[in-house]
Amino acid sequence: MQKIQNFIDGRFVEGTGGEFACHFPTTGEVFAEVSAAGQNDVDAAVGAAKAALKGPWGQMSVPERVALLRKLADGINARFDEFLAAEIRDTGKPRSIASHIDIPRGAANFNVFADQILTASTETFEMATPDGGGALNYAVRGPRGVIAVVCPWNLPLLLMTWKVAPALACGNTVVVKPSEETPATATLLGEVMNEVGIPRGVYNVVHGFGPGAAGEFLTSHPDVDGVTFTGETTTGAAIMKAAANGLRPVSLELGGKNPGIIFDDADLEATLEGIGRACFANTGQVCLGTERLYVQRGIYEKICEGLAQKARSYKMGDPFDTATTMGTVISAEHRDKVLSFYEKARASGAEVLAGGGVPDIKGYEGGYWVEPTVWTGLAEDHPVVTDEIFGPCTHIQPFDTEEEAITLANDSPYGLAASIWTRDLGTAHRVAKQVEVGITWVNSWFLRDLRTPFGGSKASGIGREGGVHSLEFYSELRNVCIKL
Ligand code: NAD
Ligand code: 6OD
Repeated sequence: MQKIQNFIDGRFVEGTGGEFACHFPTTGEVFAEVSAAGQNDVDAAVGAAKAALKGPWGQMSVPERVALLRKLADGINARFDEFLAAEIRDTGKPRSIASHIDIPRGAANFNVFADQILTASTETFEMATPDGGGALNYAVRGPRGVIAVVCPWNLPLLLMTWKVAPALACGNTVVVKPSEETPATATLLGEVMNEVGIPRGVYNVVHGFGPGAAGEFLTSHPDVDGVTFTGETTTGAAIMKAAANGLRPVSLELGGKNPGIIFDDADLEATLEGIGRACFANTGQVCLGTERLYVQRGIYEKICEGLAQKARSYKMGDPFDTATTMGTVISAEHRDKVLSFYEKARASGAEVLAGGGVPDIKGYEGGYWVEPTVWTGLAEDHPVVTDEIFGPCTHIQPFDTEEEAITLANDSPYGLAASIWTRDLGTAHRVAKQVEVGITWVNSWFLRDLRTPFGGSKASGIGREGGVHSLEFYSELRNVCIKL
């Protein structure tokens, strides 16, 4: 049985918080025991991170840090297959996804924020002074200090390094709390940190659950100077409360119930390809995924038919097999949650265009499978249409006018992402300007330029990361005013 330990002050250590099991979602089998961090382990990790700020790390120049960030990217790539196997084992996601998205982006995040910090500037202002002289203001960028990084399970390495890379680029130290479902790649990254010469204490990992456990110990720790979180909206609210003690800043990337809007003039084939991914990629476990689809009446039947066909086209099975295109969901608990929505849809008389149940995957009967599913016919206030399901499913509703589509799209407490499908640039601009979300894609989905602002509106988050926006969260700007 594999053992997964905490990584504190450059060493792999047992925690005092007991052990918990890690399941391979494809079979349900336990493949690892994870050593959970207790309060004293979290204290040790935060203490190590605080001390490291005063050690060699704190003395490094930006080019020296940048060189280390690039080595981290190379270090991940050098052990690509190990990261890949660890991510597949933890999540059950197919190799075709993890090898194209999770692991390459895990490495790329370090290179992107190395570039970003190298080219980052600060403002200077010359001013006139009352005595007829002048003064010069310039801002100096420094780290915030110890950053707590709390992560979800859907894109574990990608989403963790998306926060760790800019935090390190700005000279901070970090304590990471990966999801209890996916502890492996954050731990493996500890080995790479040591291999490339990141000073001890700069990167720490504590394992365990959230409330009353490692997550809460970390986010309420008085020596943590900032908290960055990706996960559910209700968890984000709890973390914000914890961070309010001591007035620590938070960056929150939270849940969504993202609309897709398809107009009559959309390119049918390209739209079906893109919206198919938006609904089903990663077994629907992408915060940016489309669970509400609004389709103009002229193209409605074709989209219903085409998307149902897409849903039926996935090959489910062994995630290590290159032919597999869809895996399980993350856990038995999450499968039950997704299936409870399938049941609610059925009970309310939804028309099921595809899926709606549990597939029979020979040889993998213990896995957490659910069928990719497409419904129509539910009211807009039905839980299937209002609540984040985080499964491979979507509900399609027809619309007639642009105004109606915008009203439907905005009728949600969430505001993370939207996609608009049209050949008309005017329509695209008008609608993009009015949908109340942080990220809108036109004729595409999850097309990422990591320099762009990323984050949610309304209940989908607080703050923006990406490019200079990440640097803003992870650095403290200090103004110096020199009387000349
Ligand atoms: P989650 O909120 O249940 O857990 C996320 C992390 O928070 C885990 O590490 C968990 O242990 C920890 N945690 C839970 N309660 C805590 C507490 N009280 N204090 C401190 N830590 C705590 O989320 P999840 O189920 O892992 O991930 C799925 C959710 O994440 C979905 O809602 C999805 O939309 C969201 N998500 C959002 C984005 C984004 O960029 N906006 C990206 C990915 C996932
Ligand atoms: O691409 C990213 O940087 C990012 N944060 C993606 C989030 C995906 C949510 O599941």
